[in-house]
Amino acid sequence: MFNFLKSGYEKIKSALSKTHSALTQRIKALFGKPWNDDTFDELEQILFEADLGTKCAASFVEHLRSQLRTKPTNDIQEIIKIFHDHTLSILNKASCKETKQPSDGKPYVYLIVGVNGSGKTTSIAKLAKRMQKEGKTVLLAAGDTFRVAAIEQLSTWADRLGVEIVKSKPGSDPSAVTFDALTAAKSRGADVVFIDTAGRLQNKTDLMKELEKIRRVCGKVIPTAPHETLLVLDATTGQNAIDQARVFNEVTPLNGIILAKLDGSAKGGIVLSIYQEFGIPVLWVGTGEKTDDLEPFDPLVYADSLFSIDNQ
Ligand SMILES: Nc1nc2c(ncn2[C@@H]2O[C@H](COP(=O)(O)OP(=O)(O)O)[C@@H](O)[C@H]2O)c(=O)[nH]1
Ligand SMILES: [Mg+2]
Repeated sequence: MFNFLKSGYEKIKSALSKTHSALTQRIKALFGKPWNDDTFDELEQILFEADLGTKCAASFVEHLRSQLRTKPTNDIQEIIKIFHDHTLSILNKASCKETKQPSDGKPYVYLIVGVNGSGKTTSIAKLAKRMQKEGKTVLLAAGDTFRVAAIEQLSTWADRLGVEIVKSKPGSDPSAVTFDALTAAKSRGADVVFIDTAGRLQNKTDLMKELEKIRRVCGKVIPTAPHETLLVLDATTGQNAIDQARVFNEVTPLNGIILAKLDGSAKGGIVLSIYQEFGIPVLWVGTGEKTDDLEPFDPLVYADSLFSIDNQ
């Protein structure tokens, strides 16, 4: 089916189909024959390969062991359901980080961070389109001043979507762009601002200073801003995404994660790994390159998509 005809549920299900095969299909095969201690070692490996991470994989194995000890079964449906329910229990534990609200109603400011190529600019375009559809006026701030192409890319999206953009020359100070953008958004009565940033990880201290400065400038124009800081991670990079989350979580407070490129990934287990490691919720998932390919993350849809017998 064409991606644009699919519902959000179908898009997430199909984005996770590779991960589903890597998990449910292999677990089915593993527990479809008589099992013993080695089976659990193999299970841990399967979970690890789907990028659940060591801690999370171990927690699934332990949980399954104890469930089967108290209620032994060979019914594969029941076994898969144990995985499904454990997934939900992990995801439901992470509480959404509290977001601030603009005191006079608007604009609501999103600071978008993440390494180069993770999907920041594309995700901003997707979110901007979504908010436009809700009738909100959006303004983009080209805060990735490090690369010429980054400013051009955001400008192209702004033109296509018909939203305003505030930009400056390549190499200029991103916090100056932020100041201009927020001032413009305030005076024009825009509802939402997205600040694009450069994600240079080479030097943690520089990154921290740059993001701190942007946040400080936001606060000067709008005392409660930024209202949400979202980290964009590329789902196809697997455990590398965990390392990125660790660094960004240290350098700037994060409200949540946008997990881009879930469509190309057999490593969708990364969501569980992120929750288990940091307790930071995934709020949005990218399911393709088009502006409509972004869905709110729903734990139940996620658990259904990964662990079900009939989702082939
Ligand atoms: N398949 C797929 N590609 C994506 C998704 N999000 C971003 N991309 C692609 O990833 C590449 C890098 O994205 P970009 O937004 O420029 O990353 P940035 O450097 O963090 O701003 C581009 O080619 C995008 O089209 C997604 O959800 N799915
Ligand atoms: Mg970019």
